[in-house]
Amino acid sequence: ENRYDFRAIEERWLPEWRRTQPFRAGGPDDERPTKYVLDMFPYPSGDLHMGHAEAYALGDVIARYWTQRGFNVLHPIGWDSFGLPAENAAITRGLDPRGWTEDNIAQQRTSMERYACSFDWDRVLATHRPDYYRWNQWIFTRLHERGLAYRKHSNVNWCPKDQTVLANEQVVGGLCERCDTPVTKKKLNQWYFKVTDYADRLLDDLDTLQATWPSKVIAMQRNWIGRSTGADVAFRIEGRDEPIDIYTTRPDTLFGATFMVVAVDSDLAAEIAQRADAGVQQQFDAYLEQVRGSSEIDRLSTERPKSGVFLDAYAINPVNGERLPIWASDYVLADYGHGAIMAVPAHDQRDLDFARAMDLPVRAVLDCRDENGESLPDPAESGVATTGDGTLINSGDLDGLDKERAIAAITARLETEGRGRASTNYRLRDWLISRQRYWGTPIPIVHCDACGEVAVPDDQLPVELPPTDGLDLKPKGTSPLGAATDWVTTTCPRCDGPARRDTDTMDTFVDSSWYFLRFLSPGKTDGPFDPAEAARWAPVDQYVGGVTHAILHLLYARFFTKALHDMGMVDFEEPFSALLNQGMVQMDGSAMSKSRGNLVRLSDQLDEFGVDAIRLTMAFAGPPEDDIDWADVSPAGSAKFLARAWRLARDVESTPDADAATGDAALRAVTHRTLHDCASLVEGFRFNVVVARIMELVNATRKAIDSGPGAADPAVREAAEAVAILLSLFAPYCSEDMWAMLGRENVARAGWPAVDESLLVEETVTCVVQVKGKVRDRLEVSPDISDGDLEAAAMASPAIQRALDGAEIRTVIVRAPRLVNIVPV
Ligand code: ANZ
Ligand code: ZN
Repeated sequence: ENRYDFRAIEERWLPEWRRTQPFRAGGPDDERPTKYVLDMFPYPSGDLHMGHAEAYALGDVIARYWTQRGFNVLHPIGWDSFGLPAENAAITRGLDPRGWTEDNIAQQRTSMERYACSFDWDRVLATHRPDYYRWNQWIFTRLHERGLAYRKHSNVNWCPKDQTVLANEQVVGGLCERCDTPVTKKKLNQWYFKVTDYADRLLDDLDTLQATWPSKVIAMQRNWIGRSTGADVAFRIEGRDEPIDIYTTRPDTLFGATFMVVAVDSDLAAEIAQRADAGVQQQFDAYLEQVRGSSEIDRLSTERPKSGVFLDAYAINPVNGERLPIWASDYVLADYGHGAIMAVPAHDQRDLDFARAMDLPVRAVLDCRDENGESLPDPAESGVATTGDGTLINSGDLDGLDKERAIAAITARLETEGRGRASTNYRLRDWLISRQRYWGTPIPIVHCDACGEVAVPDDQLPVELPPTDGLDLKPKGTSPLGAATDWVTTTCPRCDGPARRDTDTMDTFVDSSWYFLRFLSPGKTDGPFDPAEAARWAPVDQYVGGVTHAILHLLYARFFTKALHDMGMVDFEEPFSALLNQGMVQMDGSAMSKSRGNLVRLSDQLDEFGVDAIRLTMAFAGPPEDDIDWADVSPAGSAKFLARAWRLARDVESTPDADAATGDAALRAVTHRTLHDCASLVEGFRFNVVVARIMELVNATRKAIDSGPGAADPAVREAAEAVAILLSLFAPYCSEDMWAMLGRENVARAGWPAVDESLLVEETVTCVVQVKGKVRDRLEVSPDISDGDLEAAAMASPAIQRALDGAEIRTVIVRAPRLVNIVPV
């Protein structure tokens, strides 16, 4: 066979790999250094799609690279298999969610094998299986023991369509993350994990990830945790014994407070309204009703006019004794700070909008200036609050202080007077984990009239989901498990009396918060994972996945890791040492979807171009973080290149092995430079550049065969072997076939060839320097010189200085590394 036939090659090697399982991770006596490379595990919602194909192609480059570098690589895969799609398939099509899920898993696994993912197939797990979720329950009980899992009545995000609660993280722009329905609020008794106990550590430890996580993700995590510092200030309320606290980041503006606002849906607002006359109460009730019916998205919109009700009550400003009218409004949130604020309209835009809408006074207490030192216009006139630094005015003996000093001075004074204290607040809320749905991990709690909430003891775990028979899974606001009477009815583990099982299930983000640890000992029956294995492998050296998980999943996994650390189960505090976010695969500039009719089916692409060509295309399309537009890439071009590479091995096949050192020096220089550079390029995730460099090496080798020393030259064989090894990161089938033609076995374990440093002579290229289009000098420069460096080198040339003769320069056109054109005025 002289033609590159990807189908035949796939058929040859796939059964071979199935048999040999080349990517089983080495055991404890393997002496190679370890590397844990992890791809985010998929949701089994159908067959693999183009997005999976991109993610797994890129993760595989990394895993296969470290194997070639002599590491003992762990690269496992499993399924995040609880959740709504299985349940919805069960509801709409009457299917059993277990069967549906297992079928999809089987299909995805077959596709992953065909796609030649270098997974360790001995470690697969699926979170819907009792041998996995048993340990969710075990961890839950440990958190419960420590007060980190608790139940409380609260106003929760509610999706009216899915009929289930949502964590804050699952509300995106006021809409349900899954179905885009506007989210409302509902008061329910729900389970929480106390993430807020870890807020400072979750924030501060981001510093340790600065160099190895995308800065965007770090910024998103920071922002989500949202730590701010300021002061709690106690305001006396007329007719109320207890003063109320407000939280402010700007105690320096206290003299500018002209009214107070309490969250309309807070207990405090209801209490104050109750003290007012019937008219006010009625207005308040009507307003509250209106706010409850509106979605979060409307509430938080800055576009919407401010609304509120005056409660006919007054607070006393502690610094100057002024009476401040108290209003109730929806722009103050009940569950942030104290649910009440002092409003300083001159220096806070939301307060100013409200003041203007309600005709309340505005008083500037900071003189703020623009960059020219001019005072900014009075906010009362301009409608624009001055929120920057400035000098205090209208603030009694504090006048003249700058903002920072004033904050310190006022906070200290409030503290001595016992009317306030420095305070820190977080946007982060505790993680609401209970769901009123069937397809999830049952909460391992039994409710007993005598003993209260009792955790199910370890020897009674797992609490398995009851069968779906006879259960109505349709969302209706209470858990479908409530109808499984035999299941719900149980005995109390503490007093043996009659008791009821908790009927909520856990948010599926619980499942994915520690799965990377389960991979280390997936069969373990007496614990969630083996601490010795965790010490050997974890934390994950390289995590690969979509930026869609930048907040939720990563934050929760980080929380779990810290909690497990505090339980003495792991000796590290961050789960993922390095993170790579790949972009999305799009089509014609928009996301692919069935409804848009622009869906590209992975299986069609694989049939048409072959696995290797698709994998190579994914890597070659651009930097991994960028989105790939499938309309702009060329899998056919990739296939053609692979055929070209493959023919090198065909040509070299029958030539004898000989000492490469006696071969053509020019080709050897290209081979070794390529191997040398590609190592750091892979480690820097510049996969597209690596592919380009392999293409150059293939071209150089082809030239050496056809019009150079010929196929029998030992440097040609050396080059062909290097191509096979480099290609093994991207195109496993083609490279394995090449390797076999070259008389070897198992290219994935060939090892990275030793680079001969003496061959790495610095190449240069000639750069032409023109003045007004006329060539005035030639410079020998490095091929990867930057535009800036090249421009500087050109300007420093004596010949150019002479040609310019002191003329002023209008523009410099730089095309590194080949051309600089200087145009004088
Ligand atoms: C007075 C003030 C004057 C404020 C000023 C700002 C500027 P972060 O940074 O997000 O923590 N605030 C406090 N509790 C609130 C609540 N429950 N709902 C809505 N807003 C609330 O913001 C803290 C600032 O947001 C606080 O500082 C308070 O307004 C407001 F020139 O107090 B400030
Ligand atoms: Zn009991």
